[in-house]
Amino acid sequence: MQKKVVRIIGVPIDLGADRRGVDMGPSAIRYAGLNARLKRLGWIVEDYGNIDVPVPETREIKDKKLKYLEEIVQINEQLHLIVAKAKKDGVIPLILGGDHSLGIGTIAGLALSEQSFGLIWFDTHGDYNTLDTTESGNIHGMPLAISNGLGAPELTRIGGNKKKLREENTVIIGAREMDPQEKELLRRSKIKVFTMRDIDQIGMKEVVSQGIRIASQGTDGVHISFDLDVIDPEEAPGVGTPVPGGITYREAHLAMELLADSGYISSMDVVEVNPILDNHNKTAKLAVGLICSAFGERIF
Ligand code: NNH
Ligand code: MN
Ligand code: MN
Ligand code: MN
Repeated sequence: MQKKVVRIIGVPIDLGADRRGVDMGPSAIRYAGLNARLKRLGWIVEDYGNIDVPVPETREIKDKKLKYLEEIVQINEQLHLIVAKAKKDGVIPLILGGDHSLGIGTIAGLALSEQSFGLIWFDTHGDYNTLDTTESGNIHGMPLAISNGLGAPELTRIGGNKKKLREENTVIIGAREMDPQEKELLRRSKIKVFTMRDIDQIGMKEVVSQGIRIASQGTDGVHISFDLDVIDPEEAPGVGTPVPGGITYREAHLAMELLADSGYISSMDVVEVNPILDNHNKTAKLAVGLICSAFGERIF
């Protein structure tokens, strides 16, 4: 990754998840010193601010299988244009969440660019639910499926009626909790899933090396979508859906350092930071450290 311009885009959304609070993620991450630290690394930082997102208390759930669909469509319509503009301007988009439903807009925006991209999705979850497989109706459990053309048409058509993903260049790292039908659907795709067991068996270095190879093969860059819940809740308590048995602080950093070394990172989302459940902004601070590692920060 060249030392150029990074454009920070905040998406304070928590309509895609059951628990309130991830709407404060962008503030918590900025408060933890993101912009200054990126500047110290030599980046030109353009902070776009936050996009407009309604709070749930002002809206009602119309469809329990697709909660806050209209609002989430409208937010991702906005976001995808902002991401597409960033690509057009030749800057690196860095999207701060907010819940993972924003992945729909980020990927739709990237897909409008002439540059192709692979995808590495760090997550405890598969985020591969559809209208038919979801048990919660929460759209943050759906963005990967939506980007692959599966699910509610109101969402899959954002940015045009095509698959936004190259399945064979898409990788999930850190999976440890998937819904039964979601698992089936994912098995039928060409998406490569590295579970926690893979990380235990072959190590994060090997998992990320293989992931980079898959995501970068024949593409112009790699998009990183990083859900903080992939990290063990001991280290990252401030997430909406904590699940034990996650990756460690150092494994997460090593992954970002290896990705930075690869030179392939072309955009990044950092999502699901929940300051209400956090311990003195610990998770947001960790998020900033990980972003900086991905953007070239070195221990020595
Ligand atoms: N699979 C569950 C669902 O669809 C949980 C999704 N939660 C996440 N995803 N945090 O990353 O509701
Ligand atoms: Mn997720
Ligand atoms: Mn998750
Ligand atoms: Mn679940």
